[in-house]
Amino acid sequence: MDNLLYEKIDEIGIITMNRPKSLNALNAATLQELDTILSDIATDFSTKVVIIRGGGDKAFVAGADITEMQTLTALEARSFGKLGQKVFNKLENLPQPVIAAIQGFALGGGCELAMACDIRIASDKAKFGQPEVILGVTPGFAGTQRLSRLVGKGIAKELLFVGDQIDAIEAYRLGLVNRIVPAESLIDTAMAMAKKIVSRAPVAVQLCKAAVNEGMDMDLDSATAYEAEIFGLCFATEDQKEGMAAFVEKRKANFVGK
Ligand code: CO8
Repeated sequence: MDNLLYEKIDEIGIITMNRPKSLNALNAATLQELDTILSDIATDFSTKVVIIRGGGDKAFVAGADITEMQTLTALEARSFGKLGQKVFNKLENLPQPVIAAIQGFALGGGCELAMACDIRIASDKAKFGQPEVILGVTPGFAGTQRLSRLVGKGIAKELLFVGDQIDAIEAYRLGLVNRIVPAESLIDTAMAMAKKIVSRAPVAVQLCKAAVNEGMDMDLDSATAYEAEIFGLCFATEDQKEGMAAFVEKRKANFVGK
């Protein structure tokens, strides 16, 4: 792939957005490559957790590629927006948990990419924002929707209307990121969290993700009923038997992901 790198360390998949000269800006080719790699990961049962990061040290992703967007017609822009939305939906609904390790600019499409991940860990140098109105456009990769759901309508509207960048501390205060770490320990922190998740029962972890994602769009009665179904489903797994037996026998569980 020309625009991103994929490597696997044990059961952790690491996607590196790799256009550092353009601060990893998302062009159509990068989105297509991300789509392809996500399809592969979704069916790779040996990958238990995914980390997404930006190549270079300046940016996670500084947005959609402005040079590529500059001359788009309205129909082309709509289709580019739909491509980004499709890929980010696929990311959000990937069976495995996804951690965004954000080391610099996460602007526009970069902030939208981070928001489609399950967990966001920011370096203390990270900057966030939806600066689209400065360019004469709205967010187009579902930023208006995911931002409102993450930080609430009022704060989202301020960030969208004003378009300013915010630093990692403000992003943490608003609930946009889960934690802030020194830049030099960003990837180690993401890896440590990923390893801990890998050590848990994989089916249960994936069902937790599905329960939150599906349940958030349901009314509470339907969502709790859905949770009861998947809780029951856990008892059809070997891992439930192993996890509970290990507790009773006072030993560490050895999960097989079945
Ligand atoms: N697209 C293309 N190239 C970019 C982008 C981008 N988003 N961001 C940075 N670059 C390029 C610069 O042009 C520059 O290239 P070159 O060296 O060839 O001149 C290189 O990356 C380095 O950037 P700077 O020299 O500008 O670095 P600075 O440290 O001075 O500034 C900033 C860093 C503040 C991040 C600055 O580059 C910037 O403001 N970038 C644009 C940020 C932005 O506006 N992002 C939002 C884009 S719009 C968007 O994401 C909408 C998503 C939905 C699209 C839906 C389509 C329908």
